[in-house]
Amino acid sequence: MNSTSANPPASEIGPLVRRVVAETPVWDLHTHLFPPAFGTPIGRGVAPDSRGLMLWGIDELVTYHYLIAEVLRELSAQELPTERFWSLSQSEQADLIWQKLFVESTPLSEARRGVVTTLTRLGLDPHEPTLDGYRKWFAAQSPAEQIDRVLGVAGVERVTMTNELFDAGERARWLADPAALRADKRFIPVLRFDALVVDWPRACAELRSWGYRVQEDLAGDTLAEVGRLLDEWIERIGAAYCAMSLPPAWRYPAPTPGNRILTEAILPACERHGVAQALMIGVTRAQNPALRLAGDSLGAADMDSVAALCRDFPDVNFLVTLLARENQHALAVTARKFRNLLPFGCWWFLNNPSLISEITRMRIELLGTSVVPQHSDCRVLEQLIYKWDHSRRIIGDVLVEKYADLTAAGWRCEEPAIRKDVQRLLYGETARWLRA
Ligand code: HDL
Ligand code: ZN
Repeated sequence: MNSTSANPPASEIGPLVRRVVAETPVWDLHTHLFPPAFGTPIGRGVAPDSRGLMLWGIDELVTYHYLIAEVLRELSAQELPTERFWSLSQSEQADLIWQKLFVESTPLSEARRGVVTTLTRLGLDPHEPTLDGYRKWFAAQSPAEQIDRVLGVAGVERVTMTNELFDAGERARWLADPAALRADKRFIPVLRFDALVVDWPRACAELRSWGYRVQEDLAGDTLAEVGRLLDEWIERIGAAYCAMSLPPAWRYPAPTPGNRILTEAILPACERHGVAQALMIGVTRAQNPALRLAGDSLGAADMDSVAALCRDFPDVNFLVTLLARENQHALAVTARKFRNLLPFGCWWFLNNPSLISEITRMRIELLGTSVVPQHSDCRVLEQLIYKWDHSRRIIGDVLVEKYADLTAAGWRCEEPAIRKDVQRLLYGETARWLRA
C-alpha cells in the first residue's frame, strides 16, 4: 500500500511526531507562576513590589532553590557557613551561584542546563563571565512583554497557578481586588491548602482569626465552617481545582483530624463546585531546615491509601502526582483501576530526563493518552522555556518509539491522529479534567 501525506512512511513518522510535539500548545497543570497583577519586584514600567509574587529575571532564575542546594555542595561549611549564605543579598547569592556553577564548573545538572537553555532560547549568550549583561537586558523588559515573550517561546497557552490560602500576602491581595487577579485568563487559579490536612492546629487558629467558628477538636460547626471557607474561596478565586501536598506518612483511612477535614469538608466542597482535588504526595518538608525552601526531600507514598480514597469518593476527580520514583508504576496501575484518578507530571526530583523518559513510557504503555505526562512546577517565569523545551524532546522521543512499535504491529499512524494524541497529552486531557 503506497504511503500518502496523511499516512507517512515509518521513516518519516519520527520527524513528524517531533514536529507536532514541538508545536502543540501546552496547558501547564501545576506552577507557582503569577501575572503582574500579583505584584513584581522588577521591570520597566512597574512600581517595584518587593513582596510581589510574580518572579522573573536572571537573579530569580539563578537563585532558584534547586541551584541553592547545588551551590552549597560546591563549598564546605567552613568555607561558607549556610547561615552566611543566607545573609548575602539575592544578587550576591546569584553572583556566587553563577561563578561556582556556571563559570568554574560545567552546568551539567538539569537545573543548571535549564538556565543555559533559557538564556539561549531568549537569544542571549549563556557564556557571560558575570550576570551584569543579563541584568541590563531583563531590566529593559516590562513584565507584561516578558510574559508574552516567554509563553510564546515556550509554547504554553495556559498556566495553572498555586494560590496558597494560608499565605497572608496573597490572601490580602485576593480580599482587596479578586477581579484584577483573575483578569489574565492565561493564568488559572488553584486553591492550595496543605495546612487544613497536615497542620490542622495551625489552620484552626488561622480560621478562627478570620472569623470562622472552628475548634481544634472539630466539635460544633467546625466541619460546616471549613466547608463555608472553601465555598467562599473556590468562588472568590475561581479555582479550577483544589490542591494539597501530603507527607509520605499520610494514610487513609486513618482517624486523624486532617482526614476528617479532608473527607467531611474538603471533598464534599469539591463535589459541590465540580472541581478536582490534587494530591501531591511524598514530600518530607524541611528535612534540612537550614536550606529553607531547598531543604525539602522525599519519601514513598502509600498507594493503598490513594486507591482507598478514589474508591470511597467515586464522584470526586483526583489529580495525583507522587514524588518518589518507586511509586510511579503503582500510580499508573492504580489509575487503570479508578477512572477518577489522573496521574500528572514528573514532579520536582522526578523532573529529570532519565526519569521523565522512564515514567512517560510506562504511563503510555499502561494508560495510552489518558494521562497528563508533565507539568513544569515553575516558580520563575522564564523557567517555562527550559522545562517545556526539555520535556517536549523527551515526550517526543517516547512517542516516536511508541508509534514505531504500533507501525510495526501493522497500524497506519496518520498525521491527524498523531496531532490529536499529542494535543490530548499536552492540553486536552488537562482541560477535560479541570473546570475549563
Ligand atoms: O509543594 C509544591 O508544590 C512543590 O512543587 C514545592 O513548591 C517545591 O518547592 C518546588 O518548587 N518543587 O519544584
Ligand atoms: Zn509545586
